[in-house]
Formats: sequence, C-alpha cells, structure tokens
Amino acid sequence: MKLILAIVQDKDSQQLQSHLVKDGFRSTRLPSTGGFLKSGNSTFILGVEDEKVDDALDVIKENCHTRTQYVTPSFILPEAVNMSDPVEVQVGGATCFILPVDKLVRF
Ligand code: 2BA
Ligand code: 2BA
Repeated sequence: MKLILAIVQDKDSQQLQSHLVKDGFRSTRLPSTGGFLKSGNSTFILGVEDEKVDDALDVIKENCHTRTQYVTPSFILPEAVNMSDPVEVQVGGATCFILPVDKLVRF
C-alpha cells in the first residue's frame, strides 16, 4: 500500500473529491495553506493499494488544473517593497508525494 499526499488548488478540490469517490478511492481532505502564496489549498490523503496508485494519480491529473496567478512581490517578501510590478506564478494542478505504508489498521 502507498500513501498519496496530493496538494491541490481549492478550485479543483470539490471536483476531485467527487471523482475519487466515483472511481472507488477512499480519501481524506485537509484544508492547507501554500507557504509561498499564503493562500488556501487542499491536501488530499489517499491510502491506495500499490496496483491502484497510477489510477489514482490519473484521477488527480484529470481533475486538477494549472493556473497562472499574479502576485505583488512585497506580498511574498516584505523586503521587496520597491518592486511594485506583479509577478506571474504558475500554480500547478497537483503536487503529489507517494510514500510507502507499513500497515493500515482500522478500529
Ligand atoms: P471508514 O472506512 O471507517 O473511513 C472513515 C474516514 O477515514 C473516511 O471518511 C476518510 O476520511 C478516512 N479514510 C478511510 N480510508 C481512507 C484511505 N484509504 N485513505 C485516506 N483516508 C481514508 P469518509 O471518506 O467520509 O468515509 C466514511 C465512510 O464511508 C468510510 O468509513 C467507509 O465506510 C465509507 N466510504 C468511504 N469512501 C468510500 C468509497 N469510495 N466507497 C465505498 N465506501 C466508502
Ligand atoms: P504555494 O507555496 O503557495 O506555491 C504556489 C506556487 O508558487 C508554486 O506552485 C510555485 O509555482 C511557486 N513557488 C512556491 N514556492 C516558491 C519558491 N520558494 N520560489 C519560487 N516560486 C515558488 P506549485 O509548485 O504548483 O505548488 C503549489 C502548492 O503545492 C504550493 O503552494 C505548496 O502548498 C505545495 N507544494 C509545492 N511544492 C511543495 C513541496 N516541495 N513541499 C511541500 N509543499 C509543496
């Protein structure tokens, strides 16, 4: 079994959650905050059988979209107070970590 930790944009999280259920995946969704943009995103935890990991990643890929955001540099770095032009930031559809699971127990 593997644990997929998928950080996705809030805009995609509802649709992703529905599609995971539709395709038979169990998941937990946690509210999270991106360290760079300091705005809300969602972290999905999925405990998935090894042979289903690629299918789960496909569902995540299909439902999460890359978007462009513009931010004022001083919002990210207060020292950049003299830089007023917004900078473009590509926020990915999903950042996924896949970790080994020793054991799953339910009580
Ligand atoms: P449980 O399997 O006891 O799961 C309770 C909660 O634990 C789940 O809440 C979910 O937050 C988390 N969880 C369980 N298995 C997980 C996994 N493999 N990876 C990540 N998180 C996991 P809910 O998602 O609200 O589910 C409540 C109950 O609904 C579940 O109880 C299960 O009996 C059923 N269920 C959930 N997903 C299902 C699915 N895709 N198909 C059929 N039944 C499902
Ligand atoms: P944020 O930290 O708010 O980052 C949003 C976007 O800003 C990132 O998109 C990336 O394009 C840019 N960015 C982030 N940190 C940067 C830095 N130190 N320097 C320059 N640009 C930076 P994504 O890479 O697609 O990441 C989307 C969200 O996924 C992140 O939100 C963060 O919550 C999470 N994430 C991404 N990589 C991670 C990692 N290695 N570890 C933990 N969380 C990660």
